[in-house]
Amino acid sequence: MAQPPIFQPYTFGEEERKKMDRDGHFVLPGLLTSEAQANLTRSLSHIYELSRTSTAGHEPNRFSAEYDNYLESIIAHPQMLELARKVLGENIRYDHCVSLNRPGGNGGIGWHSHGYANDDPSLGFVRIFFYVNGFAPDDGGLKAVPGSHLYRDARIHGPTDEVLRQGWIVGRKHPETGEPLEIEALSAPPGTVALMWTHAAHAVSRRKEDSDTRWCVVYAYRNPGRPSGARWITPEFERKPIRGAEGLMSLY
Ligand SMILES: O=C(O)CCC(=O)C(=O)O
Ligand SMILES: [Fe+2]
Repeated sequence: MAQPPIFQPYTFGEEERKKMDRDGHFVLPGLLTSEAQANLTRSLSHIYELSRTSTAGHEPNRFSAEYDNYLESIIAHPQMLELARKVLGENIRYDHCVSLNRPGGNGGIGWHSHGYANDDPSLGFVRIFFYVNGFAPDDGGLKAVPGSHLYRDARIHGPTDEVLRQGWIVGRKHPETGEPLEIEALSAPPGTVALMWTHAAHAVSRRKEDSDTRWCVVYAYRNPGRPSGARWITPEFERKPIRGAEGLMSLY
């Protein structure tokens, strides 16, 4: 039986791809179907409960798809692979599925970037975030610095916006437009999917004390060719037959 759709109709063509390559991220507001939102909320609540008694080395939040059938079924969902290939081209591998649930009072995370093939721009690594119940900029909100990904610097670091503005950003311009680099605070209505090149500088604002839990999961895909530090897949999971995932799970 075919899997039900997870995405509403959307456009990600030449123009959108160019914007993603220029900015380092691309937001698809409200893309998830209401059925997918309901299923994801159930699955992410499940992972959240499991994480309370986490297993060191095989944490449910870091190996989320290995702990939940629905999350597993998204890895090779035809719409997910279609989207990943619109960004990365045909030759892709699955890399990881991590839940990023942030309850009220969660401190967010400071500025950082991630690495992959830092010296080879032909090898892409994209994170596909599902912000199931969305976020406001000042409430568990994702922030980014458009153009920062083009430096392919895996070691960007800054605890606050001010430190980033007075640190890594200083003396750097957008390599393509020549514009000064600036922090952009994103907004996400429920069901939003955000794509981000892995080298982009990003951070997350604190979740307000009286806010509900922000339900979020990220799926990462990449072009094979290099070892991947964030490839959180157990050998058993790599061997597990998952419909549609043939050829996606190996490192190379
Ligand atoms: O929680 C988020 O929205 C993003 C967290 C993050 O930095 C990441 O997954 O790389
Ligand atoms: Fe991150």
